Amino acid sequence: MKTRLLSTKGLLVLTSLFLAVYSVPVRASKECVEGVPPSNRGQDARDTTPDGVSANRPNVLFILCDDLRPDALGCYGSQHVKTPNIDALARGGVRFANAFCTTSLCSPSRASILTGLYAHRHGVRDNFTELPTALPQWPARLHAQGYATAYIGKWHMGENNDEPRPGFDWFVTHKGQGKYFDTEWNVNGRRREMPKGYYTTVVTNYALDWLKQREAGKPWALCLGHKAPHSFYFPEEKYTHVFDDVRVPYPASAFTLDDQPEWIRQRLRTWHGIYGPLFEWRKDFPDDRAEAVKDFENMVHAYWGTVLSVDDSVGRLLAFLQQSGQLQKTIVVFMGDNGLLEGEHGMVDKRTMHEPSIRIPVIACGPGLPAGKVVTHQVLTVDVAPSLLDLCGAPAVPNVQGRSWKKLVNQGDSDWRTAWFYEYNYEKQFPYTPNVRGIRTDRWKYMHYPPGDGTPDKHLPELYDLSKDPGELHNLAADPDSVSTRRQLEGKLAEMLTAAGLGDGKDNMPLDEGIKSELPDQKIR
Ligand SMILES: [Ca+2]
Repeated sequence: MKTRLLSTKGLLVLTSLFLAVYSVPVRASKECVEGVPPSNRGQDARDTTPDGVSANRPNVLFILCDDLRPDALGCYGSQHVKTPNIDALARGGVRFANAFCTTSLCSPSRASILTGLYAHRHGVRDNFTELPTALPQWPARLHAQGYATAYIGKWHMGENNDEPRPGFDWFVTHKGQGKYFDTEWNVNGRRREMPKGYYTTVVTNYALDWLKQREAGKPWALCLGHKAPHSFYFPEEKYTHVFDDVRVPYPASAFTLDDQPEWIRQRLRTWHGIYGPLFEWRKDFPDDRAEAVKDFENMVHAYWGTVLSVDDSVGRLLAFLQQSGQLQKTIVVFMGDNGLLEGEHGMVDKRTMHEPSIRIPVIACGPGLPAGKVVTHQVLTVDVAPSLLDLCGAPAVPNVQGRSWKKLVNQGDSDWRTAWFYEYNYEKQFPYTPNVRGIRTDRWKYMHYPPGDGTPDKHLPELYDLSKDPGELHNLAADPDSVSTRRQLEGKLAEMLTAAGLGDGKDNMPLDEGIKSELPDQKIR
């Protein structure tokens, strides 16, 4: 396998308290970057002035990837994808080993990250809905606290709207998904332009341009929304053949579907199944021949390739913060909006509640955060907003559904959640996943598929003991020995839905019209 040229240059950073030493691999190429993650200085944002506003507020660099599987990063265990800059962030901060989205779909999840609310509360239930501007969002909250704020990159709530949204001093985005090459950008509502080049590089250029203009002494919060590694996957030329020698078989779970609900087998040959078109990596489909796994392998290689450019971007940003003396006072959060199935259970795409679909990477680093810590408690997309506001000493938003993990990561939190619920609503435009309601505890997962009209389920549910079966290979939903466990989880899920205001028939969802073989409209793929 060809790998990028990396050399591990010992880059010793002694913090004032000698708390941490980081070494960051430096790429021996034109894109050489040196990035050193902020150290933990045990400092937080509580040094307040008489007017109650923190005098020592950290900056926030928030980096959001699209459809990034944790295991496509070195620090989450990838054997093939080298991500030295992101790994350095993890070494210098907190890596959440069990982070999840509450709806595995781009727009709903992005809205949850900004608001701390589930999709049923913020109302962005599909990929075509604007985020209601009246809802409190953490960047706008920081703006009200005197922060300079910017959103640069993929926004993707409101398909055809590339105009600036409220709460940001500077807003650079594009319509819809954007393209890996030569995207047309709307720069703060002032002009549209199409800088030549690769999306990940261009969006980083825009971010650096904004960072270079910051006033000294005024804290800032920058959200950078990557397109990568969202489909359709097109790596930069230099990364196109990096993984050519890596074999990528279909996962074992693609062939253990006997005790799974029928809709999963129906999905196999569709737009979201492994025998389908694979985001155009397979031209003749469906194709379930063994040799057609080559198309799947090519798709995964391309996906990984796009991640390499994201790591370069992180390196450039960290290098700038270091050179400008801001690294020590900047909280850096790096995360994905939802997971991605890469063949598991015979699926591609996301939307379902299976582990690869809901697992996201979340790494947080900087003032108020410990260094080199791996947190295994379950954290959620809805925790981001309360956590960032907490870390920045800004007022919390009442009635959010997430929780700040500031205490959890620093001193532990015996009250931290041990269970949470998941929701996904059937989409007519993408008829490959039923309605999903489910619960995930520290040990168990139970998910079922309501038809949407209040009648009893028609699909078999799924029940997994994640402690023994993390790959979700053995569905225990019909297992006589698991009846009481299933009942308990059903009861707990009903309790949680009721507590969220979704009891007594108030959990509105679309009618499940079944799994279909039709391809989605070309314009929204
Ligand atoms: Ca996404």
